[in-house]
Amino acid sequence: MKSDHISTSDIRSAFSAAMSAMYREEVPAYGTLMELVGRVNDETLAAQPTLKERLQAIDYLDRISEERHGAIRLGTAAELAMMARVFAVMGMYPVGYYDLSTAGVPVHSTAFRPIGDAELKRNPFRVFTSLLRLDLIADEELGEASAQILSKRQIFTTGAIELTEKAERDGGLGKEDAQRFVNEVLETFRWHDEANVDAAMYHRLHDAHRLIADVVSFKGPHINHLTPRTLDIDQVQSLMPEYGIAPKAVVEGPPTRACPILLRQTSFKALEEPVSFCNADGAWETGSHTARFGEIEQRGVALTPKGRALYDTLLDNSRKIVRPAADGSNARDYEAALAQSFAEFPDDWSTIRAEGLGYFTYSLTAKGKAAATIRGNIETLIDQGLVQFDPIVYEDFLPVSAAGIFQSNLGDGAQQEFVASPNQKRFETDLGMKVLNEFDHYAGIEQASIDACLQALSKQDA
Ligand code: OOG
Ligand code: NI
Repeated sequence: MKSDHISTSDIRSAFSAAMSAMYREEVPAYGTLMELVGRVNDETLAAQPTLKERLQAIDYLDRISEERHGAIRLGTAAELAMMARVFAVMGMYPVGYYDLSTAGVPVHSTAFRPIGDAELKRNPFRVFTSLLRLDLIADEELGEASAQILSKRQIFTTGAIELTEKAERDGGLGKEDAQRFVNEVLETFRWHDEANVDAAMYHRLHDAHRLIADVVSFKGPHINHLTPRTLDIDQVQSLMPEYGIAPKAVVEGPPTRACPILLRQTSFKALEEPVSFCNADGAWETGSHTARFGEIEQRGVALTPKGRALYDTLLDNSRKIVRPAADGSNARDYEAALAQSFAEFPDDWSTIRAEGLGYFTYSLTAKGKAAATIRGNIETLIDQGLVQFDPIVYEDFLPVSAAGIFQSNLGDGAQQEFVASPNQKRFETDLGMKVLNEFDHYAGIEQASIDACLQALSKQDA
């Protein structure tokens, strides 16, 4: 990075702010959701002074209600590879591989996000990025027609491509270029109400799968939702109708707990929006398309592979008792089954840590900071009150939960079944790089904090 370059985190912040402004204008219901989230966050903080203090110490309180992620769906390998280069300019790298075929959605995905503690704290904005899998479409001829249509579109502006190349060449961008880069990249995420297929083709695609129509029929991968962070997801879910927005049937992820784990999310249902198709005779035909919605998320501790396996088992068990219906008719039963199933997951930080279920960062207590030189292992140091631990926040996504978000926005009709067919190798070939392993990331942060504690204690001569 040259001295006149601005940080990748600053570019990412500018980008997420610009995207938020654009989306609020495009989807007014999203602005209403942001208002509701802001209100509930304020009320939660007012009612819980200790929570407020903790957040003040470890987080940026003034940005608490800002967007934490968005999502796009891409059509081709070339789009995915270029998108990865664009995100890298903003310090966002692909973490995790999500196969959604089992959930009846013909895509596989990753999340582009900042890595490293400081960057995440500065601005954690992520983009859940899916690639359409035409190989899962039974109708081969339609698959080929789709590939043909997709091969003709260019989703990046010339300016976005040039500035990405410049950033790669120079190792970053200066202030003016960064601003131009943000404006140019925003164009890729913009909504286009003029389809690039005729009405007949749109309906063929739509009949094959609504998601295929969403990806193939338009000029670009419009941002399909943005997601602010809430401190009380149950409260926002229950207040949505009062604000004139229709929530999806249930909150995805773990149940309400004293010690939050992983990720809970819910959304309002996608809106029906007017679009137009240019037919073969050159005449415009109007129609509608449902794609864009708003979502909220509440995050908890990142789980170790052992904790994650327990989570997956308990979620699976609860879904064997009740599967949530899209119309919400069994929502209460589902919540009860979930709570019952998760009673097995320890709900205090000490046990979660002692059983190796979650990742934590370690730091010296006041007593630890004042202590003389000590060598010991981290467990005895905790027992002696010299070291304390805090949960590491989960920064990634959950496939079952993501599938629930997808499904709620694809209409309440019958779900389509695909055979599970994860293909991470193919995804990485298309992406042009490997996706990072989320567990390595959390384990690394945890180990670094342990090393720092041991190092500091071994050098003290108070
Ligand atoms: C992405 C759905 C997944 C999440 O929060 O799990 C997602 C999509 O609908 O394209 O954003
Ligand atoms: Ni989402």
